[in-house]
This record gives sequence, structure tokens and C-alpha cells, in this order.
Amino acid sequence: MSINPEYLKQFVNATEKAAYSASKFIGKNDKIAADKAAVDSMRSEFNKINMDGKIVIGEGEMDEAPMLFIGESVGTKKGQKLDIAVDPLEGTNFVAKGLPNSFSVLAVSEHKNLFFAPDTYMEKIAVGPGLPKNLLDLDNSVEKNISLLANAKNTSPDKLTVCILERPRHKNFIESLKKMNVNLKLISDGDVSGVMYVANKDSHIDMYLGIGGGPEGVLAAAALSCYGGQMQTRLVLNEEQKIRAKEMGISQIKKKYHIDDMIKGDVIFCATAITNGDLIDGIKDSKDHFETSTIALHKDSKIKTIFKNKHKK
Ligand code: VTB
Repeated sequence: MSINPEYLKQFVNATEKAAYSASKFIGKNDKIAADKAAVDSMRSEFNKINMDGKIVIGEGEMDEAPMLFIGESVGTKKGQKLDIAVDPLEGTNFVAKGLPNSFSVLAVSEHKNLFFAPDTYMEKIAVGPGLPKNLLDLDNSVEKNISLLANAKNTSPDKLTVCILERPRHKNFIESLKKMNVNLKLISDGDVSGVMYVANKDSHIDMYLGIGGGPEGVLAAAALSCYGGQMQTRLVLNEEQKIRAKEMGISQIKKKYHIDDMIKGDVIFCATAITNGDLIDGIKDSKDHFETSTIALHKDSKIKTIFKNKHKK
């Protein structure tokens, strides 16, 4: 079964409204207020949708997140049974500091089809569509993965660009890439769009590599599942998190996941830009209306589009 295509516009509306609410905090140096505005808006839009929805990736556990917590029911309970992953404000620092590339993001699957990732770190490697299946592996050295990708693309490492979060934990990766003369796109936050670059020709990013948030990994996998790219991930867990993961039903904690392990069946993905970004324009706000741009994807309907909408205030 597929997700009813009628839902796409309604979920786009939810990220649009959340993005607009967060946009009021651009440059206010208050990431908590920006996040809260996005969360409140998204939740109130969800509750207007005729669905029996459940948040499976959200703002945290019930006791730490007042809204859009993991397990929260959303919608009127009247329609399809759906599981939802949300990141109402991906790039809180970007909004707070008035920097590009912040989004309001969500992914939707039918019930039980989204990977229930705990809120931990995740190793990630991703490439775009049109490459040999299972080309790269997290257990390969950086050198090996780069050579494999260069060969598959019939080019040399110095013509490749890798996107990676600029963090001390990536020091060795970055050193290896520099030694191979690979070009870098070092991002300070926002690895959902970091992964999405590999599927966007205009970004000229050949690979995403490194450790980022687990929930962000599942959201990015949803986008790549529609675009047709490849991604491999593995949870990074400390002892306490290993126990928690087992409680959540993850038996093989060292398992390497591919997109189809994380996103089963049909999926909808929506990302509305808040500040201007490399992929799409941010909110344009004027006296009586605001404009939004949203990456809207629906796997089974083969919809891969950018919705530009004008909203009356
Ligand atoms: C990434 C990125 C997020 O956190 O997942 C990153 O996508 C990972 O965490 O935008 P650390 O900041 O601890 O490295 C963010 O940067 C912020 O949630």
C-alpha cells in the first residue's frame, strides 16, 4: 500500500507554517525560542490533518519534550495510520545567528515503516543516484571509499568533493581527504541537507561522510530513498545507549543500515527552507504575505518537486 498522495500538500503545509514561525527568530540569537515556535506550529498543523499519526522521531522523550515527543499521537485519528519523523527546526544555530541552510523537515511512512532511531550519534556515508549498488562501506578506509567512487565516476580524487561536519571527531577523515587532494565542503551544522547535496547535481557534492545525529540520518535517508541515492549508516552508542537501543527493539546494535532498512515502503519527505540555502530559498516575508519554498518528495507517486507558495497573513 502507498501513502495517499493527498497527504503531500498537507505535510508541505506543516513544514511551511513551522518554517514561517521560526523565521520570526532569524538573527535573534535565541535558538530555544526559534525551535519552540517551529514545534508549536508544526504540531498544530498536524492536528488538523485527517490521519492517525504517531511521532516516531521527534523532539525527545515525553518527559523532556513537551510537544512532538516520541510516541505522541497527532492528527484527527480519522485517516491513514502514519509514522512521522520531525525536525521542525534543523539548524537552530543557523536561525539564531542569521546564517543560511536552516530548514523545517519531516518524513512520513506507513505505520512501522520508519527506523525508530534513538537520539544518538550515527555514522553516515552517502552518494547520489546512478552508481553501482553498495559501492561504498563504512568499514573501508577513507582512501578506499574515495578510490572506489573516483573509479565509478571515471574521474580522479582531486575532482571529487566531500561534505563533512567540521568537528574534532572528524580530524582523521579530513586529514586523509586532504592528503588525497579531495575538495571539502565543511559544514558547521545541518547534516540533513549535507546528505541531500549528493542527490542534487547543482551542489557538486560527490559524497557525504561522518558522524552526525541519528534522527537526522533517518530524515536524510527518507530524502535519498525518493531521489534514488545510496546511504549506509551505523549507530554510535555508549553503554547506556546500548541498553536503551535494545529496549527500543534494536537487537543488532552494530548493524550497518542501508536506506531500505531505515525506510520501508512508501515515504513522503518535506523540507521548507527558513533562511536562504544552497538547495532552496528561505522565507520571503512582506507586509501582507509570505512566500515559502519546499522540497516535496513522494516516493510512490514519483514526485520530486519544489513547491513555491504564497501565503496571505
Ligand atoms: C548534526 C546536524 C545538526 O547536530 O546532526 C549535528 O545535522 C550532530 O551533533 O544540525 P553535534 O553538533 O553534537 O556534532 C546539529 O549540528 C545540531 O542539531
